[in-house]
Amino acid sequence: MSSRMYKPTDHVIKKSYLPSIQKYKEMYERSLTESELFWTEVAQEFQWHVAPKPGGFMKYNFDITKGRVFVKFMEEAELNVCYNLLDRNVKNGFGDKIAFFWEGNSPDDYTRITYRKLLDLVCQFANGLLAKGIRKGDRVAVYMPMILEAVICMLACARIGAVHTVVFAGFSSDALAERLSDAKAKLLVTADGAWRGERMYVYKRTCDDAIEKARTFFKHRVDMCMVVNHLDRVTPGGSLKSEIKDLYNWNEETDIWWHEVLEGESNICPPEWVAAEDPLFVLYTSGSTGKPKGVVHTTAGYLMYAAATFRYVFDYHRRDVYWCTADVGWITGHTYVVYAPLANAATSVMFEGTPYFPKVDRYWSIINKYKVTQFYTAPTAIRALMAHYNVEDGNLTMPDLSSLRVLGSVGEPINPAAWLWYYTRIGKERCSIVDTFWQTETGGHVITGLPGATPMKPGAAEKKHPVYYSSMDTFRPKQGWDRTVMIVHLPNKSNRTRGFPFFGVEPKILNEDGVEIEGPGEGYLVFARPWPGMMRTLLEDQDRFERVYFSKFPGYYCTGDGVRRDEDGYLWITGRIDDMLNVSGHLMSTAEVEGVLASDPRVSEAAVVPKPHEVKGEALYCFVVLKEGLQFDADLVKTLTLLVRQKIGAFAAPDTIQNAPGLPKTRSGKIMRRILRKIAVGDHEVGDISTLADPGVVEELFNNRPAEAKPKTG
Ligand code: 6R9
Repeated sequence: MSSRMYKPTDHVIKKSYLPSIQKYKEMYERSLTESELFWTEVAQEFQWHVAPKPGGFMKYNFDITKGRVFVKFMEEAELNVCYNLLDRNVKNGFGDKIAFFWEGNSPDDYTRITYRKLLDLVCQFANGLLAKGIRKGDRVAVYMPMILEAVICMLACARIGAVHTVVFAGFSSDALAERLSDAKAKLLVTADGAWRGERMYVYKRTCDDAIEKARTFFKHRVDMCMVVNHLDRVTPGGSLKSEIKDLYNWNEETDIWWHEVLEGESNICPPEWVAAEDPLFVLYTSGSTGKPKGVVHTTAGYLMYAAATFRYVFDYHRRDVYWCTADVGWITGHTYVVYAPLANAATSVMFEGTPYFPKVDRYWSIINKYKVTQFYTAPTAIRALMAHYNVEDGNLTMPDLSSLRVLGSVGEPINPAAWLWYYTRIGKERCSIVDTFWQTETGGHVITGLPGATPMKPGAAEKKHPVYYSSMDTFRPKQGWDRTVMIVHLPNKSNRTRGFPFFGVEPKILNEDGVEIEGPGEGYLVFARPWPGMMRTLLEDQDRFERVYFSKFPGYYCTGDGVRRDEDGYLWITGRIDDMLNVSGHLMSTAEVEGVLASDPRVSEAAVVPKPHEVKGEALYCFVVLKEGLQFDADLVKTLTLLVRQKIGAFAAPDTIQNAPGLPKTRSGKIMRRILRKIAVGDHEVGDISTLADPGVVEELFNNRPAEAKPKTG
């Protein structure tokens, strides 16, 4: 199949703010040439304590050869984000509108919250924070499941000018301790635990460990831990093995229940007006040297950008019900579960559970239950779910999904097979798919489709690649499925995002020498000017901020991703060009995992490469060199796997750990990961290896591949 174009259907166009590509192009031009006017129109919808002053909204320097890099937007303005998300909407008559439908892990647990009620609870909790001594600029760490208190806590911080740093609740206590210390968090807000599917996670226990580790290893003391009593109010997903209260410790001096924080607090809390460039939150993301980077987002620019992208990219209208499946611990959860929908007075679904519980149709039944109009998820979820529905004789039927209009994808490239399945089976060939490329650092979508305007391309070259049968065993999410299903295997190259720049964003493609590639071509994706929602710095590490993003090509923000521009001007993201992996949409650095493996006293060296995976997109393939005379065995593999789970989190667990007698290195000692990637997939066409210090090691590594990593036959 050639790269067929799919045009937006009337179903989408008739509601769209941008019903044609011409309209997009006009607005895009204007966003660059009359940038200030463009953002003034967005700003007019919001309530300012001190309004932005015309004349130089955006001040910046992207060129490290000319001085420090900085970005300032609407610098002298003052506002409060929480006031704009809640009070403003209540004043505009949306007090009784539902802000969130909350759907628990068990279908029996659900609730809803209006804008007015959300405002009341946020004010009460904000007053509780003030009563406990939290003030403007203080850092509050959040380690929570997908419950409304996570949103309430983030907004309460914004209300009083405190800076939240949410840590994904899949991270281990070591990872949490490092982030608590780096952010100098005074307070940690968590829940006792939560059920995800049939498993219970005891977050309070992880928090206890993390607080202890922060104290002993990093000499950082967290003053207080606030705990939502969540487990007692929900239906268990499985059987409880012990009394809930026996699962974690309680320290009378530092621990306090969430409901006790609220007790006696008023539901009126005047907002703290903050400067446009005051920090709103810090969110950690993986860095290629291992140590996580504390990405700092500020107030006015982030809010304007989140609000505008949400409106146009999801084409949100007043009666729509929007659902983003991302966890609040990631940037997608920040921008497109919390800030952007509320800025648009939207009604959203917030879901605590997993796509497979109690049955594999959970996502579709939630869409049906709430009549969801916009659905935003990750390719890894689509691939995992499509496997269940591709069964020829399948008795799995979809509920009615006709409420849907826009389908979003985020986190990694969506391969054409998954795109087509999403388009036909979920969207019934009448919804638009928006493939949104962006990063923790960009704050919001930067390269994306627009539902009514941009024709869609699911990718080219499907025909060249084999379609074969594979056992569900390799990727089944839970017990009970023994069917054989059809998986379409596609090589990396075709896994590409396609899209256009969002308003205010000016992408360029540069070659290795920093020369711009105009017209069709492939190279580094960079941005030539800032947009309001981009990060401002790395927490207490401006040097690293400049080194990582601005030193390779002075004058440009460098994304670390590759891009190709096709004949029609579509941009196709080709994936990371640095040493990063993307497992199920979770970005992590090879160096981070290598560091953990090498921390085992038996390991002398480790190298980690991504290996394509049917569901996760990429999986971790680890090469481990042992110290002289030591034995490589199954026990070691087990210990190392456990170590990665402990130090980073379960989502980072390696799929393969291979014994390596040595690593393919250049004479200058640089590991040639290109070759390791070939070995990981069993591809003997390794290309030129003449620059290797010891070319013989390549053959040895092929011979050492563990049995399960050998190519599948039949
Ligand atoms: C939002 C988010 C960022 C990295 C990014 C890129 C990859 C994200 C993508 C995509 C292809 C898409 N990525 N969206 N690649 N198509 N639609 O995921 O942020 O966790 O910081 O990851 O994810 O490689 O550089 P983050």
